[in-house]
Amino acid sequence: MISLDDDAVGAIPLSSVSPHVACRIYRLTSKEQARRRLLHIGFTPGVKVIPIRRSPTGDPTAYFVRGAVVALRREQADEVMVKINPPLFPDTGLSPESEDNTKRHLPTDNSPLFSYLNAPNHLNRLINHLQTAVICALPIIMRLESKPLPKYTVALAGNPNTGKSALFNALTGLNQHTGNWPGKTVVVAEGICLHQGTSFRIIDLPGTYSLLASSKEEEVARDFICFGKPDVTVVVSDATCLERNLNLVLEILEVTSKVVVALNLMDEAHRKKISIDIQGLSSSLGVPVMPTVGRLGLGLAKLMDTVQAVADGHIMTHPSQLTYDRSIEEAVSLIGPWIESAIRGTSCRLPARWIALRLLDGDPGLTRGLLNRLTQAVSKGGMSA
Ligand SMILES: Nc1nc2c(ncn2[C@@H]2O[C@H](COP(=O)(O)OP(=O)(O)OP(=O)(O)O)[C@@H](O)[C@H]2O)c(=O)[nH]1
Ligand SMILES: [Mg+2]
Repeated sequence: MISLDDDAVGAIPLSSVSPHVACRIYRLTSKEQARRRLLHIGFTPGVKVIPIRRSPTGDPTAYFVRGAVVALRREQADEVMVKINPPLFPDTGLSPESEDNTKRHLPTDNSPLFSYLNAPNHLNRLINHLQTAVICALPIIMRLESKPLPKYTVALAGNPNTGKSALFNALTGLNQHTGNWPGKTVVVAEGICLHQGTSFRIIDLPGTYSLLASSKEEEVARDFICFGKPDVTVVVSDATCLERNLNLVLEILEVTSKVVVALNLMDEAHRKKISIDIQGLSSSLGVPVMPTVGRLGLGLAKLMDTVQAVADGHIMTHPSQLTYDRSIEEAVSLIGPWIESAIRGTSCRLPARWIALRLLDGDPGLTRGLLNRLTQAVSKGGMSA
């Protein structure tokens, strides 16, 4: 039976414990359902817990508890009071602080190792560190051995604050990491979502209002949508201000037909009594529109079913295209066929019409990127765009 101290001195919230520091649960401060949930997943007083790592967004955190890895949100971990560096063998009453107890169980020897181990706390600390190292390596080893390679790459694009990262976290859980995009200082998170036996690489792009990028973050998002060859682009849109969000949707529909619109914040739209004709919107845009509530993880299974169907080619999309002023359309019809023949036979997936429109726009950043890729493609006989 594990004996716990009677006083709460030294008890701190689990959320404040750094990764890899072992601690033992002292008590739960949550009530009713929240408390029952913590108890059900093994967070009971006396049990040893080791935070393994935080998600790149800082929340949730993975904990190793009772032989399993469990993710807790910060507000849940706030309600678990723990004590750091507890007795390693509480059942025996041995405490790392007790020099006498430690010595009683160690052979006496004059070798440096034995004198090191014989010193107060050292043996317990050493074992604790070894345990923690093995436990921390487990998820990595398991991932290397068991995860199928991602079949499809899915970009989460959208205006700022539309819930891309909330959807990303709900889809990938703790299977995620962040990294700098090649040549950029912008941090982009990517993760793996396993859905119906298929592995998807999900990219959480920075928010952008338009493909005519005006910041480094927007450039990263634009370059990935245009040149990153995602198999499907999910445009996460705010259901409470759809009109503003549709500008980016229409721009992306010009670049790729493999698009699914995630109509997020549907709970907020409902609260504000905004009703949306989802079927009508989908018909007008020519791509599937799926309602979601990213914060609660609602609608994700159907969203991923649809993403998979679009990627597999089981859903054929017919993206609506904007018609521009006559002078622009005339210019496009002049240079369009020339571009068409230049990219024929290459791996270029970009529509000639879109390339023509961008060249006419003359947006310096985008034109430079586009021309670089076109030049490489033509000189190599293949296209990287
Ligand atoms: N009510 C509600 N809130 C949501 C939903 N999805 C996300 N949020 C909240 O909206 C805010 C912004 O969410 P994020 O996921 O950070 O948005 P984002 O699109 O990644 O933002 P950027 O990366 O800055 O472009 C957060 O407070 C979320 O908790 C949803 O479906 N409903
Ligand atoms: Mg985000």
